[in-house]
Amino acid sequence: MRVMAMAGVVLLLGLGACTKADQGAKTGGAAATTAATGTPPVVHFTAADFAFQGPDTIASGMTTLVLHNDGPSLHHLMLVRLDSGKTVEDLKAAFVALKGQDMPPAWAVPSGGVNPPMPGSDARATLMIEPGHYAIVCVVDVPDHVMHVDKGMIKGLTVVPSTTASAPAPKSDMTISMVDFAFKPSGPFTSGHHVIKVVNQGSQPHELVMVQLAPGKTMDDLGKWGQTYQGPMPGTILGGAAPMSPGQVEYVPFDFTAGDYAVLCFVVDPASHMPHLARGMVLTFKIS
Ligand SMILES: [Cu+2]
Repeated sequence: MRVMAMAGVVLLLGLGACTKADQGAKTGGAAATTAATGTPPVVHFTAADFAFQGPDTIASGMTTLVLHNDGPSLHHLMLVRLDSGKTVEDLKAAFVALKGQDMPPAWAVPSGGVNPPMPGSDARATLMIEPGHYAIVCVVDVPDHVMHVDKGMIKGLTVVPSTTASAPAPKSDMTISMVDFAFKPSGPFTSGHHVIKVVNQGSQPHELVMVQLAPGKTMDDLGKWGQTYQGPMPGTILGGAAPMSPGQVEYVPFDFTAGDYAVLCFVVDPASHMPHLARGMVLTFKIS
């Protein structure tokens, strides 16, 4: 990926079955406003080649976004707040003009979201969403190095003030702080289910892309695949947090099994025009 998001990558795991709360929120905005305390309302979006399906309006507050990838390509859901009266069309034009070589203008505020699940799977992230006008965008550029937003993969989303108190943040058992340019985990990674609190403590937007490398594959293999997108990706993408502004927080669940993992940030550094991972924003770890 280019501008703010990932390089295309891989396979991933589906996260969990639909709960009752999920079912209630499937209709989108109106249902989401009824949740008061307890668990954050769940809002579902589906990505396909090359469009999003989901609500046009949701309520503000702590919200779990679930992205189902109908494929066949990789897709993510990047939430971008549109300030200064700018429109979805303005943002699309800005992305097309940037060609992935720079960050969007200041009126387009990265506001988190869900990084890619593998085709056929879901990924999710929980975050505080403030009222405002947003676009949901996919800037993945697999398989032909053309960003999906250029193919029309952008949709408006209005966030209206909630009529009820926000649900509390989910419980997390680990924190990953993102700085310019590194991921700093609060402790060792272990197998099993975890909810990771992802915090942007940097001065630039950052994202978290979680990849499980295929057995016997290395970061080198992943890098080579990223240049051409030829053949199967040497790993699986497990979702993550889409580009977040400084100070923003997201809660992302992962189920770790034995293997080699990489945590990556593809946001473009405006000074060098290089993705953050090329400036060292890569963390690798092993689960045995
Ligand atoms: Cu970064």
